[in-house]
Amino acid sequence: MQSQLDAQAVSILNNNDRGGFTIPTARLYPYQWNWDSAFIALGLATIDRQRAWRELTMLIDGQTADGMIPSILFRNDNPDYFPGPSVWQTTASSLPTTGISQPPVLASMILTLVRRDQAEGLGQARLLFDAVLNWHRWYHRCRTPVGCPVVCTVHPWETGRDNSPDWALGLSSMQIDPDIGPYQRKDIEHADPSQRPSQEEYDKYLTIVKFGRDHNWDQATLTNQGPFLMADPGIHFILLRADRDLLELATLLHRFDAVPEIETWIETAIAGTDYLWNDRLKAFCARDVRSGQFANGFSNASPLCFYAGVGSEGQQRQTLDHLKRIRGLTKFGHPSWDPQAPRFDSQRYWCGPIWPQMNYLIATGLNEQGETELAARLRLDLRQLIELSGFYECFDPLTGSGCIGRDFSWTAALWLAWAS
Ligand code: 9YW
Repeated sequence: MQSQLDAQAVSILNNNDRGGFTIPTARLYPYQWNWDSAFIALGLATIDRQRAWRELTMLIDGQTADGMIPSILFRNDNPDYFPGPSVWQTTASSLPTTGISQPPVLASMILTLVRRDQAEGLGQARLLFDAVLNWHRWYHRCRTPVGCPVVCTVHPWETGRDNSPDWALGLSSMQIDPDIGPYQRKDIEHADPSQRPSQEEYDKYLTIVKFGRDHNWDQATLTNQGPFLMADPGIHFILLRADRDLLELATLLHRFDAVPEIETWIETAIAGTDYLWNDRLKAFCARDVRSGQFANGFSNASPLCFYAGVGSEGQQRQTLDHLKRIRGLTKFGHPSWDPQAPRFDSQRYWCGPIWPQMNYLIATGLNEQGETELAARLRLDLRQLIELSGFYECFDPLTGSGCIGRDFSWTAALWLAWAS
């Protein structure tokens, strides 16, 4: 039987529909976002499978000539959002887009949809396969800096974990470009400024955008010479998992031509994983590529080693110890930043709040590794958070109150597909 919350989730997805694609939330995020759409498709598939596939097809419409699927597709110029298309000034796609990508969860969400409905799913997946393969190629080719064993990121926004304390090292070694010019943030008009990134962080985000624009969004230049270069356990683990899932799709679709290339990516990523192991903290952490220094906190990307199915027995055990320790410090799990680490802030975006989509990925990995009790608690926590506070973008792990965007699409989608 459909509960009131089920009905509310469906109506949020309907209200955020903009004609075949779904915005994350009205006003604050009025465009199509990359990884949001992949999670949203999981929820849509519980209501209308055709609409779920349409969401993904429309995401691929933004793919650039060299294979990148950008973080945002600007189908119009909406005054509610900054920085919009006139700031990014990209030309590599048929649509105006950002010049950076986002965590590549798409292949994994496609495989999840196919597993739920092979008869129809395989036909749809066949139509998307080459686009996703090209996107993974782009990640491996354009985001692996010369001499670095893992894929990296050039902008905190690309990681999807915008103002995580993970990025402090990379940002602290950057100078703000004095020519970024005056600009007006929109995010702090729609959301409480105390929950959003600081002004200095924003100036640095825009400094990186200006560098990309000044170099015509040449992605190799942005990676190797750009102002910011960090390795992210989030992107590394998500891409490794997505490569494994793409390999399974290749087999299901009889695309054996792609198998050797994908297998090489997987082997290289497994071999490179220790690069992200911070032995002082005993956890997988972000790392500044140029200085070699590690970020010093356990984030919600750290436990994604389970999702990627990687890490030695000792590394996995120590990761579990952190998860259990942190679970004892919060009312709800798992927060985006360790409450015992500097810069924890229970309501400031990626410095503490619980993010539904991250917990879905963490729990998926834990379940697969046999940590079913911990996984079940994460799911139950999300259910309780939504029951308590509603369909927010993220939640305070200490009180359960909702933070930032309301009527949020991925929260509604994950309610339908997972938490309810
Ligand atoms: C921004 C849409 C996006 C998410 C990101 C999250 C936030 C804001 O909202 O980014 O301006 O890009 O950090 O992960 O995809 O929900």
